Amino acid sequence: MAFYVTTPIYYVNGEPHLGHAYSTIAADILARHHRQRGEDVFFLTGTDEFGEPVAQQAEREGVTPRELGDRLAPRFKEMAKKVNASNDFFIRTTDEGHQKRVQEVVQRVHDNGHVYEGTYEGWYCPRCADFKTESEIEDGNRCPIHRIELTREKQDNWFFRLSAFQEPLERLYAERPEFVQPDFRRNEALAFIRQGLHDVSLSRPTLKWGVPVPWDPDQVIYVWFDALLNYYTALSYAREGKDLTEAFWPATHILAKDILKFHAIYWPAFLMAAGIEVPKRVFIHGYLLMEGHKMSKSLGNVLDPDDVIAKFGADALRYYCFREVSFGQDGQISPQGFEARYESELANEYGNLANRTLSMIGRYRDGVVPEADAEPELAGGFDGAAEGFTALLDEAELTQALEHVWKLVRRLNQYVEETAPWKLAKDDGAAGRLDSVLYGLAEGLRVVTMMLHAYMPDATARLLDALDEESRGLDGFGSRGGGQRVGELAPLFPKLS
Ligand code: ME8
Repeated sequence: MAFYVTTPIYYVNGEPHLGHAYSTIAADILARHHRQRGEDVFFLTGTDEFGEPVAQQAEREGVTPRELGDRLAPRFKEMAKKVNASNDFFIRTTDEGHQKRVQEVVQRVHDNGHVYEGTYEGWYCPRCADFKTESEIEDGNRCPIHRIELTREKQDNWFFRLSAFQEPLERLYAERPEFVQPDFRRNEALAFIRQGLHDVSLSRPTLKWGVPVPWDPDQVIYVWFDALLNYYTALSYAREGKDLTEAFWPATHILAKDILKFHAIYWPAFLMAAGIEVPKRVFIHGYLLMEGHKMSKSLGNVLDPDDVIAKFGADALRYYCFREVSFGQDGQISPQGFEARYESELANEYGNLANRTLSMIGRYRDGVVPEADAEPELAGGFDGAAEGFTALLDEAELTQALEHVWKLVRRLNQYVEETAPWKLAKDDGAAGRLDSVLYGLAEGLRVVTMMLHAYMPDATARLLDALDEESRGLDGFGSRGGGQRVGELAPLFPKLS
């Protein structure tokens, strides 16, 4: 089984912020989870370096677009590392391998008869690099995403015959209702398609910063087509001397609702035009909001992931984002919210469960997990737990899957209270029961920790080591019997100073 997951490639027109980290972490959780399932995984992230959004920012800063990209792409690379993303490659659209492959695919779309020369006039947002249709324009002639005034643009250029793909797209949506998720986003995309699709520019005659159109090198390819193609091109050159396309294509895409139209409509149409298989799934998430507004570079209300990680650690950040905000919806985040969940859930619920369990095994059983059976009242709650968890993650239900595990964490804590092992330890006649209780706790803790591993790779690895569990594979979920010697464990989530 192969699993190929991607994040959007981020514009190098500003510093990375938590909004970018959020998509990267989401994709990473899926990548890690599928690796735990024993699948062949390829996880791609990177930077989008051509087009107006970057060229205009470079102009404002008085540098060349390439200089801007060379300064900011490493910042996005570092961000991925800091949030503990396990990406297999980092693409920059300025990579030669990317540009070459983009030209090949665009040429193919041309040769297949889906490109023509024409003139277009319309309202344009340079930050989106997008012409807006009448229904997308906000009062005051503004971009609904960036709130800046749109400019009137007229261009002679090459067009992609998007209108010809209205019916094929409707068919795709009918045949594969799971193609775009969640459903309300799918319906939004479908409504856009049914309104009637207009052809879109495939090139820019005035801009120099882009991939040259192969048959008309005075023009560059419209940044969105070059950018979307990153998902496809990366596989062809990410590993020297090896083309991974066959092994991994088609992809599962993670992105936010701002770029739904490009991914749910332009992208599958363009792939069809090139004769390439369309993506497997397109998962759309909402916005992280701060004080009621989308966290964004242009609004300036951003949380710096570096600050959050310095205070809470990458694991806590990864946990918080998907616990606090229901994945798929918009949701508020705040430093106070981080702190509250860190203390009540990570330090008190999960961290304490881990330390209590290990220390009771240490104290009452000389550090060795007893060989016993778990009591049915506890074990019953774990029946089908892994299957339920993986089924949720197959639908990118990152918040529900986490809730599913957290219920088990709470159940284990409740079980400690109910069984009061410290009382059983004082009663010689209860030695057998204490064995079962401690065994059940150790097993339960191991199972929840295996599931949480994709969310919080570092803390869970420490705990699994302390539980003498070497495997990270979800296939080893069945009961493993006792006899393991447990180790020391420093607090997983130390109290905030
Ligand atoms: O659109 N909440 O790049 P971009 C959640 N280069 N996610 C957020 C967010 C927030 N507040 N802010 C940003 C582009 N994001 C193009 C993409 S893909 C072929 C080309 C995330 O730098 C989210 O994933 O503007 C969003 O879709 C993406 O960053 C936009 O990044």
